[in-house]
Amino acid sequence: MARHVSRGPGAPNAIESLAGERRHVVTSEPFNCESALEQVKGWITPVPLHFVRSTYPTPSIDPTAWRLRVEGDAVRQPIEWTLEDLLAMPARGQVCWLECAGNARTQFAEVQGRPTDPAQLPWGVGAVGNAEWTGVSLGAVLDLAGIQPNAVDVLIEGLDEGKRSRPMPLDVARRPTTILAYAMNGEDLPPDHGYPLRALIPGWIGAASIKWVGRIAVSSRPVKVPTNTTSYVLEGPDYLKPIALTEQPIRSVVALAWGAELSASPRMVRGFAWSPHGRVSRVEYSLDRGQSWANATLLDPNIPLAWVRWEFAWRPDPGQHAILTRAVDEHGNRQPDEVTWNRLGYLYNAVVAHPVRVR
Ligand SMILES: Nc1nc2c(c(=O)[nH]1)N[C@H]1C(S)=C(S)[C@@H](COP(=O)(O)O)O[C@H]1N2
Ligand SMILES: [Mo]
Repeated sequence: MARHVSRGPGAPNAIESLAGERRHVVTSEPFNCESALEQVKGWITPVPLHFVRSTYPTPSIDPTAWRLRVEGDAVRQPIEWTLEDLLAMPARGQVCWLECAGNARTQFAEVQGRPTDPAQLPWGVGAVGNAEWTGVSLGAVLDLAGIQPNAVDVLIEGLDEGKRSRPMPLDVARRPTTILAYAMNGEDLPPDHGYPLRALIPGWIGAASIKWVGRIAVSSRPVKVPTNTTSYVLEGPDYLKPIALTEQPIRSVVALAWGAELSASPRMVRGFAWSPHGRVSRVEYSLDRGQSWANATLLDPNIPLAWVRWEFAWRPDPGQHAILTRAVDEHGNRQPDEVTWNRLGYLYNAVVAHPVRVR
């Protein structure tokens, strides 16, 4: 199989290719890679093409010994579930995009000339995917444990070595779209994506969708953990105090390798667009650095919290080109021309000039 190596816009040396690996590996241990967006032929990102973001090595979990424990000072009684117990409950399905809050981080340096914290992963534009998840409603699990009226926050904790965790307000935990998933694209969760159980908070930063879930704590007070105080916060000279991240912003991406080489023949250009607020209503593209814009065609399905595919016809001349796209959603939210710099390089959703060379 051909190896597709797309050089991310920021730190080309950090991106390498492993034999047989179809994605763009950013680090191998723990395993972190971008989606190979240019290889996604449909609406759903197949598992071998989906991005992976793990802070610690993927834990190996024995499904028979595994338990989900729900506890905390705002539940009536702690309860434990086995995987069988969860599989016996009513199932919930959800197609949603999942995007890392740091996706396109390298653009801050590339476009705005201001590098962000070098300790963070140098993501290009591929830390996003769109999968079909099956599991149980988080709200239903919480109800079985007996949520007390004083409940405020729900913390989800992983079984990886750093016990990665992230809290959310009770109303977000109770959304019908918030699930604990045991399957991805119709199969058991792959180990790298959280086997045997992961949370999904569609519309929120990927970091909230905790993998390898072992414990859920319902608290009567707002919960502060590293992932909402020292990381996954907006901070910098333009912020009076750190703001904990919740939703991902509206964005679009071109499904071509970064710096793709194309032949000078007519072709369709394709990509994906998504918003946390509802359906994407329009994707505009520009081939002249933003002087003029036209509408791309949107492909069905187009449902809230999933990405939508877009395409347009192009007759390129030989030379160096940039493809610009910007999404607009049904509530009028649109991608900005610039994003306020923040030290950790989160939520870069400005219009990107995707480089393409035509021979
Ligand atoms: N337990 C645990 N859950 C986690 C993480 C982690 O390091 N540990 N990474 C988070 C981050 S930052 C992202 S972007 C998503 C990525 O999900 P994926 O690897 O399935 O694409 O998982 C989240 N869940
Ligand atoms: Mo992330």
